[in-house]
Amino acid sequence: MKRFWFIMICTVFMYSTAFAQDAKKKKEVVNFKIEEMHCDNCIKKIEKNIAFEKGVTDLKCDLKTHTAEVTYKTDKTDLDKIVSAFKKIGMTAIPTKETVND
Ligand SMILES: [Cu+2]
Repeated sequence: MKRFWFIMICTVFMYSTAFAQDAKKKKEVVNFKIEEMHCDNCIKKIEKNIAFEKGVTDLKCDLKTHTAEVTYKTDKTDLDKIVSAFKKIGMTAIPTKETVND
């Protein structure tokens, strides 16, 4: 019986730790409207800078709609940091849609 409880406690502990790690690893996908995105060079500029920004895991640019979809780890960076990263390369990024990704 002692063994049973030991296993039970271990299982619960393992689950809660895994859950806590999951919460930490949460990713968020945010769409930005970027008026300064005019041509392929602009996209290259964004890709060169924003894709390597700390915490950014994915980046998709759309020239037609002047939008960039940025996926980032919420424990590594946040919306403000990404917006200021765009500002650094002379672009104003306006978040348009926020979706939680898991
Ligand atoms: Cu351009």
